[in-house]
Amino acid sequence: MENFTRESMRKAISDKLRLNFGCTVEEATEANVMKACAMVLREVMADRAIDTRKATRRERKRKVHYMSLEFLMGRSLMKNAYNLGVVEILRGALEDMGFDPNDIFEMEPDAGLGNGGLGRLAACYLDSLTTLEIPAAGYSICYELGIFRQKIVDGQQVELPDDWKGMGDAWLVPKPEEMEEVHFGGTLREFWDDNHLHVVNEGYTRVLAVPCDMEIAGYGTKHTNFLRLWDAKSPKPIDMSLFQKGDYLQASEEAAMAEVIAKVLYPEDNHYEGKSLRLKQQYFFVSATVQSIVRKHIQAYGTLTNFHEKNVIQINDTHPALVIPELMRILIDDAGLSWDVAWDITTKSVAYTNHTVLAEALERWPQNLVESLLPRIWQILVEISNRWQRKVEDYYHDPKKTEEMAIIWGGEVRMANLCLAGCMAINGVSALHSQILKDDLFHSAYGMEPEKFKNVTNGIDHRRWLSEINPGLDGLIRDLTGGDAYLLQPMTLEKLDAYAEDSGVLECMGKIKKANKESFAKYARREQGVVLNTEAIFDVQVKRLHEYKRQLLNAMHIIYLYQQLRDNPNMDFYPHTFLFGAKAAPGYAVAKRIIQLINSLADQVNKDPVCKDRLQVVFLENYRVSLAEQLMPASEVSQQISLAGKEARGTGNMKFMMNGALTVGTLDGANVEMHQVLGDENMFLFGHKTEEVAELRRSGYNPYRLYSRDPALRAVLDQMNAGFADGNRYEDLHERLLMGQGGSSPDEYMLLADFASYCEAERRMMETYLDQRRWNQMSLHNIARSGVFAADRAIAEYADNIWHVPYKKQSV
Ligand code: 26Q
Repeated sequence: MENFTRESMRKAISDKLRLNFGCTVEEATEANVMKACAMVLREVMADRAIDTRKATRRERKRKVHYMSLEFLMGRSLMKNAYNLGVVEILRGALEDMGFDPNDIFEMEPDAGLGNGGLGRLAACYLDSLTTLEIPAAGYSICYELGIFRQKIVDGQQVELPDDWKGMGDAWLVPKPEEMEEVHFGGTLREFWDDNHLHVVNEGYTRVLAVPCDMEIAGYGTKHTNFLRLWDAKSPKPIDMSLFQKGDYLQASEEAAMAEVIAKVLYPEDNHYEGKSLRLKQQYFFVSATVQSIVRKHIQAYGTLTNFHEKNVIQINDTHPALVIPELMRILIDDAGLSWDVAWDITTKSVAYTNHTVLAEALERWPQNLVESLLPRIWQILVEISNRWQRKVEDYYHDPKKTEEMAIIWGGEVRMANLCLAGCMAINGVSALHSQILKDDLFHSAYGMEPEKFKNVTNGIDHRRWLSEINPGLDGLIRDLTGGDAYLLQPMTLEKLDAYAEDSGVLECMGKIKKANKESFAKYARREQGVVLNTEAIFDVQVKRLHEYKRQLLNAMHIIYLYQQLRDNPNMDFYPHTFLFGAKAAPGYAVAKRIIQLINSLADQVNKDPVCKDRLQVVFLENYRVSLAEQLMPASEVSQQISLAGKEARGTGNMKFMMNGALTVGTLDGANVEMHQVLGDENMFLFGHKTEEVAELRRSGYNPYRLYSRDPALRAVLDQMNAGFADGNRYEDLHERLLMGQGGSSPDEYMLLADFASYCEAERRMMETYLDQRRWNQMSLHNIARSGVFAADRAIAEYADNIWHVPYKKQSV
């Protein structure tokens, strides 16, 4: 079964077609074929998963449970074929069947069960966990609708539902026999029995959680893990006979709750909104997951007293933080353990990763919502909160600290503080970010329990984000570094540094990039009908739209260039194509205005004869994983221009770097660590640093002064105010920068403060581009030094420093 040839693969696919769709190869649609391919690969993975499970149990290994409200998986067919080592065989078989393999891969919708960085990180980590042979599972919700599809209509974002499951469920295996039941609301009844106080919850609303599992193949191993996605189901169809019994409302309540819980992913990224449905989602997911982990643990060990020795639960930000009181509830109410024993187990089992320092992203749930929706959990939270408060008081004797570190305060439950109290480890996602957590956001908790604080700099799945998507570069790397060693030992990429003076290699890199640009241009033309100038520098900013990420600063610089070109059409100017891609949260009005501004600017620039073949601006619709996979290999400049201190990490930056793009960026997030390995000479840094930003704020930042003193800046802002050729004016954004708006201080993210130095960095970048040899050298160094940003390294650090589990060491 396992050792496919082109012929046996063809046969396996056609067997699946006959059996599942009742059709021959000739009759099959591309959609049928895509699903049949998935079935063939799934079968291999299912067999391996069984072996993995048996071995884990036999060897009584500690398991890692990665809990995240988001897994931005993207497509799986190519990825699984890659990890199983059958890409060429599969391509060949599809060709033999008369299909274009690329058309079949393109049939698969992205599994867009995430917003951005945090969700994609979880997906990359599943790959590395499996490749490093760590017994692990991911857990999330099987959202019916993933992140919305974005259309641009008249320059504005329109959101469409992402109904991915029709085709995307090819990888999902429902496991109804492993269903769990989750309870909401109801009342508590307490009674004494056997000298113990018992609490029972009565009159609750039930929702069934049905697992849909997705097998995860590793690379170069038979080890197989899974991602468990919980679907919500009503416990019973509404029974009309209940009418008389008065149970009818209860039943409809259950049906209604089940209907909505797994309906849609919340599209807010880095922004907390206290919606009760979101809290229901979080508890539904947490409760089902903990019950399932506990059930399997008891099956294997017959006791819960060693739970923490055999399980570790990593939570992806605070979104699954209710895992702490939920595990306590099960250990106390169901297993009958004492508070102290339960607390000891819980606080040795759960670890928390923080992904943001933005105040608006920190979760604070209204106390009355938690109390009415989750009465027993609320009781446990109160107890955790009281005990934590006593600990803080005993340590600091300072009411300010008590308030700052409180879990329940002012009518709210603060999830980050709950995690500080209930987790064995807390980590940031880049060196700078982890330092900010210790110095600032969690300074007091750090003072009390410094040993809990760790850093694990994020990494990306370099097999997907380099080898799989950039075959040209992958081929060159194999030629230069001696084969495919870099796939399991990413630091091997360092060998590329030795070719910095090799003209042949440098030219080859230039050719690969050019070919990738051509192929992206074809894609963009097909998907969106735009014609890209492939002679121009591809200068790219793709990420969620957020003011702190400063897409507007990028647009301001383009306006500045455009004005220069108009004033002086004969100026020396290297052709430049600016590409943007970004979704805005549907309720984030300012972000949507920035998208509109970019489109107004694009419209005017692209029509102006002065700009012909020289300046082009394109907003790419519906930025998503599969679009990123086309774009990264074709990119030359990576814009990472967030205000220093705001971006916890940034993960797109590494994907660009690995594909040889050069970074124009601030010293924020992981740009700092990129700078450490690259030096000033291999990237274009600009802007205020974290401490300088703080200093500027302290001394009274005044953007208006900059506006009145710098004529170039003034002209740019005035153009925003006066508007573009399409008649759209952006007085609101102009005002926001100069005066502040609705309570925000003027230019909150200091675009004006960094404008001059940004323009200067872009100028340096453009000058460097004129020297193609130098450019390719820099590009080579970027690829060579990107190995440290592989997810395998990050997962090894989690395994060593937080989870204390063994993993497969890749011998050098
Ligand atoms: C919370 C409560 C209610 C509704 C939504 C949310 C919510 C959802 C998503 C809050 C935050 C997020 C996403 C955060 C995120 O993606 N953070 C990014 O994480 C990356 C991986 O560590 C970092 O690289 C980025 O710097 C960070 O912004």
